[in-house]
Amino acid sequence: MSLFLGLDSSTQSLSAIVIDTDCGTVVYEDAVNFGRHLPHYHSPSGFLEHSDPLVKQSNPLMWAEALDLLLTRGKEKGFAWNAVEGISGSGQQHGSIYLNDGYFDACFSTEQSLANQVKPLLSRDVSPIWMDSSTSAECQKIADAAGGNGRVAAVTGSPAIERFTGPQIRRFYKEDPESYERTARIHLVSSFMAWLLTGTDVGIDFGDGAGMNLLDLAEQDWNLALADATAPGLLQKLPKAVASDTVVGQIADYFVIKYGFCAGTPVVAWTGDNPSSLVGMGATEPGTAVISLGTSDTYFAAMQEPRTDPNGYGHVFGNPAGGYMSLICFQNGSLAREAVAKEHSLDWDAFADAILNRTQPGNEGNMLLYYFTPEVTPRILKPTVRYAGTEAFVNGQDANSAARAIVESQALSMQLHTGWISDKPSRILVTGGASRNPAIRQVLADVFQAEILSLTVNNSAGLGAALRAAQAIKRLSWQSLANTFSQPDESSRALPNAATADIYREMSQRFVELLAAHIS
Ligand code: ADP
Ligand code: XUL
Repeated sequence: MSLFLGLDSSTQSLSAIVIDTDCGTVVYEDAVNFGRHLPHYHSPSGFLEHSDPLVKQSNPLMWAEALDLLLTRGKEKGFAWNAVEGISGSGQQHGSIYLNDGYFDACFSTEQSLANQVKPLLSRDVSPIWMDSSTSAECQKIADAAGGNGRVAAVTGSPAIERFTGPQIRRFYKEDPESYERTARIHLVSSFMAWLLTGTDVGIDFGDGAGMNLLDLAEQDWNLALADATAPGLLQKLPKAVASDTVVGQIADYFVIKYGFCAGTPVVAWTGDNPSSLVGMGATEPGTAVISLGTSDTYFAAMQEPRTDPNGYGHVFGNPAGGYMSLICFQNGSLAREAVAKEHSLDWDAFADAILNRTQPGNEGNMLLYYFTPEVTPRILKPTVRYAGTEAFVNGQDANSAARAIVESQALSMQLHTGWISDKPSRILVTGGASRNPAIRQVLADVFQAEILSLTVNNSAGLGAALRAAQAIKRLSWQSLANTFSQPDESSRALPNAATADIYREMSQRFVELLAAHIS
């Protein structure tokens, strides 16, 4: 038996998966849902309500409390945490946590919860997350100061982007310079969680660090000019930038005493949820594209050399297995599908039935602009929802067409905006909560004219974290780990219907027109 724990601190939940690399099996899985299990944080979808739709923040204490709860649940279920030989994790990308200088002397006591002990160490009580789009002015300033967005993209892999950490840090500095001054460390969600586990000053890995507009991809270190353009004294507040397979520390006594982990259990650098998912999906080599349908929808693939999106929406991140990955993110993912399902009182089975059995590809021309919240791809700051098509559809009286319209419109937008990444893939792997929906898989197969498959393990970010721990500690090869754990679920296969290719080609054109008509 050789067990490795992968954790994933995503937008809506903290999940755990334990793999046994000797037997090639998953031996434990669990998840704490922030809205359901921690309702006192008033974050039903993982973030706090705010009067400004551009502002999206979470309470970082919620993530600390979720860690205690997840490990308590394991202990109560009789899972032996002491059998775990190594740990890694992943976090929703770009979000930031601000800590005062008490951080450097922190030593967690089992007399109190983690959340209670982290609270006095925060120099800012909220964390801006990846859904925040409030930093357009800061993006402009950073780009201007650094020699233009072309330069920012050439150095970091992305132009200055609202949700990225650098612009968020600048906004904090501008709005509350005193609290910024009191900040001694700024962590990403991934490195914050790794700090909780180790109690030591852990680094930020190249995979997640690339989502900050601060990391020089070629140098694999922070870029001084960009740090200076972002906020004064920032470089001193950032942890080290480290390779993704770095052992950043050993598990803190708190977890040894409270949950029974073995003293000395190594913790490998955490990374972003998308880079981790790339590993979990077995897609660390170029050639396989992945669509993740979580809170955000993302499309990503490994790449040998960094290539940036000519339209400025896509990103280059570090591939935790070496090299780079491309990624493009769509903010209106699952929560937009949920909004349509809720409006028409459809549960997920009825939603799938509406698409598969009650409507046809092309949807009688019905289409939906579905920007319930600001969107990053394409860049839309003002929420905009427009129904276009038949009278019943436009009047909101056609639930079946509404279900198909949101999924078709999202798939068309994804196809339109991902052409720069690679040649057309013949097979695309899907993951994330909505990938278990057969209707969504079928629409993707038809729009992309590619075979769509999910894996037998659903939590690809958590799995990727467990695989990364195993690779870093036991030096198992990526290929053997993927062959064992990243197996396709044959029953999930959706094949493209060639007859729909023309329908979607024409529809894509109309989607562009719809966008142009309503979005300035
Ligand atoms: P994240 O990792 O971003 O927290 P997940 O990958 O766990 O998100 O996905 C959560 C989302 O999955 C929920 O918001 C929910 O809308 C969606 N979801 C779950 N089951 C289904 C389903 N059968 N069909 C469509 N969407 C689903
Ligand atoms: C990627 C992005 C999101 C978050 C949340 O750039 O913003 O996918 O990682 O999952």
